[in-house]
Amino acid sequence: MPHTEREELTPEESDQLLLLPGGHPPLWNHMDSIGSVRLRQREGAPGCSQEGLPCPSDSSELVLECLQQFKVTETQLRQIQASLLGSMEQALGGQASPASAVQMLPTYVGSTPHGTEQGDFVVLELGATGASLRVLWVTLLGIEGHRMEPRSQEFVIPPEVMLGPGQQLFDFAAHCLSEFLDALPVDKEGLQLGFSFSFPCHQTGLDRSTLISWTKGFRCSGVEGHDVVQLLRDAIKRQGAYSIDVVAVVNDTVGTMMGCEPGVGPCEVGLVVDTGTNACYMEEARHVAVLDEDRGRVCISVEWGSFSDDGVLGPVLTTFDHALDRESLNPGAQRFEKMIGGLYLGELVRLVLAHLAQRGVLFGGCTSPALLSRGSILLEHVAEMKDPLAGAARVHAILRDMGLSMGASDAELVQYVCAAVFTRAARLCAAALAAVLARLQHSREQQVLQIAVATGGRVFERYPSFLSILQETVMLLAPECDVSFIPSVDGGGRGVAMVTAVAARLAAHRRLLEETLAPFRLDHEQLAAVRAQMREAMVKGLQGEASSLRMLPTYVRATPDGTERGDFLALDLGGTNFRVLLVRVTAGGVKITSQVYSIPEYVAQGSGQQLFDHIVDCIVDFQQKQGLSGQSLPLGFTFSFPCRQLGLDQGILLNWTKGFNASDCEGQDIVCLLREAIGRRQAVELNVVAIVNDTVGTMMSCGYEDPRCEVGLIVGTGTNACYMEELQNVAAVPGDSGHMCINMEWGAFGDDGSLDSLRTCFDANVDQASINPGKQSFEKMISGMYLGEIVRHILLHLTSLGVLFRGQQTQRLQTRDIFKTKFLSEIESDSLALRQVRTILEDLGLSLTSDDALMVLEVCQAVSQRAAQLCGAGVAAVVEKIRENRGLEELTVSVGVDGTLYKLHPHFSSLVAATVRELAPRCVVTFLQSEDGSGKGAALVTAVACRLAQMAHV
Ligand code: 0WK
Ligand code: BGC
Ligand code: BGC
Repeated sequence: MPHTEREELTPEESDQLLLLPGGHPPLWNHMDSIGSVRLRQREGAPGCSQEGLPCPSDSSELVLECLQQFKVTETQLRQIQASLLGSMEQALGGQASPASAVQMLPTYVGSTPHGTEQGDFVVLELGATGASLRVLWVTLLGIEGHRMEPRSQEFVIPPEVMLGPGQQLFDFAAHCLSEFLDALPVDKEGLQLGFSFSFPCHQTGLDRSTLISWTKGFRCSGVEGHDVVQLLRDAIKRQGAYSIDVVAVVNDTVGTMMGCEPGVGPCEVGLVVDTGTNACYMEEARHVAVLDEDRGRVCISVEWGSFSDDGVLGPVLTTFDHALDRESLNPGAQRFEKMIGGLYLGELVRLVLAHLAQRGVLFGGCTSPALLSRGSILLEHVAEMKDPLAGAARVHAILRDMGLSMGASDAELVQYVCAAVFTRAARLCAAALAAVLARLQHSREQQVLQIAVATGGRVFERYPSFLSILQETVMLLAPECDVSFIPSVDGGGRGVAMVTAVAARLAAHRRLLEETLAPFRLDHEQLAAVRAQMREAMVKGLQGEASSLRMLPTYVRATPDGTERGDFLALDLGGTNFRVLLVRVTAGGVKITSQVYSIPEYVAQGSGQQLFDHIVDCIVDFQQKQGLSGQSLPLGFTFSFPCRQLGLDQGILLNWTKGFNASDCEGQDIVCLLREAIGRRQAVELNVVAIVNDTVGTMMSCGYEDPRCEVGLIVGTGTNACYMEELQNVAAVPGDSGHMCINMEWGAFGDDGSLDSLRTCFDANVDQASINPGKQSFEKMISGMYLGEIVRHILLHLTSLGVLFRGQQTQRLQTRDIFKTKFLSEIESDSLALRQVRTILEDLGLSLTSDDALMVLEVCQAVSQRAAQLCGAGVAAVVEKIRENRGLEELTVSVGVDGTLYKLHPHFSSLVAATVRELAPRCVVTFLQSEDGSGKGAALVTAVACRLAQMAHV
């Protein structure tokens, strides 16, 4: 329940509160003396309060009232802690409420330093220390505990630069960079820079960060809402003296946390109090709604400076805080920071002293221009003046320089004001830190938390009392937390270099990844060339000239016209599954009953006799199950391998593909081999009417629904296409009217080397390891049997480069076919968060980081995209051929498609369609996914053959 009115203090509370560091007796004890002090003040000087000096009791009331305003009770501190924790968790959950407005900004720093980071880095620090920027040269040795002292230089930023156009500020920074580097014996090329930019930013990468709003005395135009890394890169380019690669941008709290000596155990909280204040900490990634991560940690910059829950802060904000805020560059913003940050403490003290002087309580009721001008009392003044030992003398010196004449007890009173402002700042900062500690307890489900907090900023460096008050208060608010405070050694410069080293490593990895995947990124020219080469190979193949496209006539001359009728058996061999089907074609449509049987590898690569006996076994099993035993139904055989057909029921196998390699089959008529196997099996009668390729079966099956379907496409284990060609163009088949369906066997496209310019070393690895090296080049860049292997070889390559899996090669990843093509479909599915990508890969025994998972995803995308684009280029060649065959301006045609890869991959089909639109803009192509597979198509071809045969006999 937020406090509205200032509640009276229990004696304990007040004693507790007013205990000044260094064991000063509580302020209370002085209250009486404060009253009595006044009596001795002077009358009527210029700048002095005209109305009479307050009476002793009034003045002490006034002083008490002022000092009391800066008292924050334990209850209030706990309320601030609770409210800040509440708004942190709201912001983490993604529903930040503007009121509370802590921002909880992910920083893309996913781990604390390994200590292995090494290299020379330039660090530019802007914003941490107010009106100055610092440039450092940091050398990381990468050896635990060994460190080289960074070289650094500080540059004062002129006020007009802090308030002027953004370009001026970044040019100033670039100028300082060159000035610093000019003094160092370093190359002008290839320098890597870490940019410590201490303002609230939305980061979208280690080197991409958009400024949300300026704080702390900065207000340059044209920067808020812009990527500050790009602004710095542009300024460095304009400067032109050095080629510096800005590889990382970090918040100063992150630099402070990362700069913490690993020896003392990684710091997981970074706390900065300098001109401004803020903290960062390592949050469980799964709790950060904006990140779709479920494992590991991510560093979050809390940006608690903007915490402004009026309910709990209202009662704590004094009239002086409101006055300071009204005069500040950003009224209403950073209210919490304005009570803690070093940029403001001096001003608060000045406002209180001016107030007390104007009320005649201090300096004999006299003010001075200096006392009335903003910013005349700085942090260091406050710290010096409040020092119990040397403070009084400093008070005299500082205030005399401000043209003020000191009354007897003024010095002590001023010290009390300084102490009250300083103490409140430390205690509020403690309440905020206690909120972060409570958050860590929640997110790690730890009751007792042991944590190391790295502290940075001149308030910590110069005024140890700040830390002791803070520590004391943290122990009060979070007694169950064992907190060790580790001062950052050099203001976070090393930490920034650490992050830069990590970023540099990741950037180098990204470059290697891009180099590796570049050959897979085909541009329009390359794809158009594939389309043209395929077109040329089609014409050569049709004319029987040497071509990697065999363009095999299939003796299917027409697509179904819907008059087909009857029951048919169909076999479907060559894809993932071997199926036996019963296809009933009636006026009402087609009814299919089917059964899947497996073809074990030893059968697919055994003897031909064994293979066909196995096929007949399955047919017999199916007939028994369907009660068809003894019936001799017309049978259509979808045989998805390259066959030179001499007729509808004659197909000479030219060569096996897709992992089949049964002996004594190549060069044989497959229908004969089937009939012989039937012959070997007693009491089985089958009437093999047609043998069709699965592309033809798929075209027919879809053509039954859509008569414009004149192309069949398979992208499954293998890939291939067929289409209705003008018979006059088919040299191998007499006749020049009508059409003939041509099985292109495009899997072999490029076997003549015409695709070598696109083949990568990974394609060569896969080809060499296949049972048919040098064959099926196009297929091996597109189809399901090979994509997983291409990805696996790329992952092995990237692991050997140290880009993936920390360079750890695993036995599993060296196992052939361990990376299934279906993994590509799963990994690339939009609904799959990166975390699930990790699950798939961990099941492969790979331990990986989220960056690894992201890179594996990109590898899969590159491989599948190339496959889809090549497939699209092939389809574009086919439909363009049909359009030109018919001399049409525009062709509308449908393509029947089947195959697991095409059907299951989340983006394959749309990429194919997009490529066809790009390469065959004058063809309107509809892709029809075949529902019943090509078995139905084989039955329809059989039905047409039977109908034609009956008509021939009539
Ligand atoms: C289903 C068809 C079959 C074809 C297969 C190709 O019915 O004829 O061979 O698609 O896809 P795969 O099973 O190889 O992925
Ligand atoms: C900024 C923070 C920064 C803090 C300490 C605040 O004003 O918003 O980003 O970490 O100052 O420098
Ligand atoms: C075969 C084709 C078949 C394709 C799709 C290729 O390996 O040679 O005949 O159409 O796979 O199954």
